[in-house]
Amino acid sequence: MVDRVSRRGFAKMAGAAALGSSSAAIVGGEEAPRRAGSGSYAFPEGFRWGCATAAYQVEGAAKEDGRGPSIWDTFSHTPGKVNNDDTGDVADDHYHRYKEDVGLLKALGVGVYRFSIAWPRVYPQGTGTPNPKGLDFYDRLVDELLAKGIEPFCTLYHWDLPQALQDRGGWESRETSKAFADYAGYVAGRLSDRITRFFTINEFDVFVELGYGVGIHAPGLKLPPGRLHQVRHNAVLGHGLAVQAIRAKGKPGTRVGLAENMQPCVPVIETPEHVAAAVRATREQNAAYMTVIQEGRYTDAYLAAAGADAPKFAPEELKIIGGQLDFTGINVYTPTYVRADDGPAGYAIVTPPASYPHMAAWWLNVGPEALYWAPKHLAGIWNVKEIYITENGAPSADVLTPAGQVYDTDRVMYLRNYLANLHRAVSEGVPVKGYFLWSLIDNFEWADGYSTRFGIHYVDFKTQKRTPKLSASFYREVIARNAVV
Ligand code: GBH
Repeated sequence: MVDRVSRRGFAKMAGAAALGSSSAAIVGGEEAPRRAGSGSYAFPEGFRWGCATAAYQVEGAAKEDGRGPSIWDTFSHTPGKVNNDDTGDVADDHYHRYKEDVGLLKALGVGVYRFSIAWPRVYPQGTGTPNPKGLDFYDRLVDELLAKGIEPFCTLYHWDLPQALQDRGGWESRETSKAFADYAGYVAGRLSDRITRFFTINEFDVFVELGYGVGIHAPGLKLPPGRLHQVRHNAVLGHGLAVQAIRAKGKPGTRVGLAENMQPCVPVIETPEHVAAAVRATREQNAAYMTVIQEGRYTDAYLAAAGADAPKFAPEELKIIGGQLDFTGINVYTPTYVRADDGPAGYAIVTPPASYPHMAAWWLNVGPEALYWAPKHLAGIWNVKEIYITENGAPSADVLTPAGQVYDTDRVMYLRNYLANLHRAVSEGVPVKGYFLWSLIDNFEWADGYSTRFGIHYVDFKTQKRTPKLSASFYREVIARNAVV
């Protein structure tokens, strides 16, 4: 029995108290390897289970310790931009309650935690002299995580651009790409003694398209095509420059990647022609971000479609953008269904019918196969050797019972089915090394405010009380057994 379950699972079954701490020891900055799981959906030895959050969504303390304003402060304080005019001023008050939240991670048994750093805490004006108190918070957080046996993974940009940089053009300006690299290098220099893995940017596709194209995210712009193409390019350039800066300033052994929600192209049926179409679609649908980063070039179809609006750049910038990564993170939520097609693209996107089931957000269609195909494409198309699922999760219409319970059976259903598909990928040898559930706690869901709850812990935003949901119990079991349960 003992060798068929993880050490942590055994410790729990045997009574963690009797055995002392049940957390895996950190050895040389790495969690001690988890044993192979048990049962038909067992994950391999050493698979990393984690949770993810982002600074503006959880921290609050918007004006404390010298933090400067970000574009999300400006946007959320503009009436009508966010549901219920919610703001991140207080959020989960994680800035003050981080020890309690690390305690929640510890109780789940996770070995890794992905958090993001608020650029405007470190550089309140975006550039210039760093604010020491800003980085002090992350020093404390990282030390607390390590003390509890949890390895921190750090995201440098999860959308909270310093407002001062937006005032000078934001991502329309290369100055922002360069400022981002300076900030990333500075943070790596300060934290890489305790953090091995850094993610440059979270979801290019969302902050660029929704922030600068559609205007429903900060900074709320609707740029014409030429300027929008330049924003896309400046964002991937900022990523490439940051990779170089992190390598230059980080301690030896520092590893760098990104966390992108590339469109997970799922063949409508698994026939060779639809699978081939999904592979083609993966490159083209993600041409502006993942593809140019992995290949160091824009696809011909992308440039042809952009025409005169194509981004302007010097050829050597493509080398910077396409610099070798140590790993690739992908946030996976909802599938893009693809079919074979006789047209020049060789594929067509299939819009799901109105009856397609979704979670408690209209956009979150339940497509568990996305968690099989997304990493499979990464490995198959670009030969990526180290993959992390940097986000996956779902909102439910959670109800807290008077007895203090939340039975989010739909979220559990969603997670169980997505994880079973991830298991399929891992079983086939796709090199997925870890999985981060979004999210540890209910938090500020951007334009949806606090009404859309993604947490596996319920948060009462009046009292800041955290309550584990059924999904937290589910995830604790998955981790303990290193298997889908
Ligand atoms: C990720 O975004 C983010 O990284 C994370 O911060 C976020 O909380 C989480 O997932 C859940 O959304 O404007 O019409 O597209 C995933 C991408 C961005 C998709 C916001 C839904 C709103 C609907 N999401 N978007 S729409």
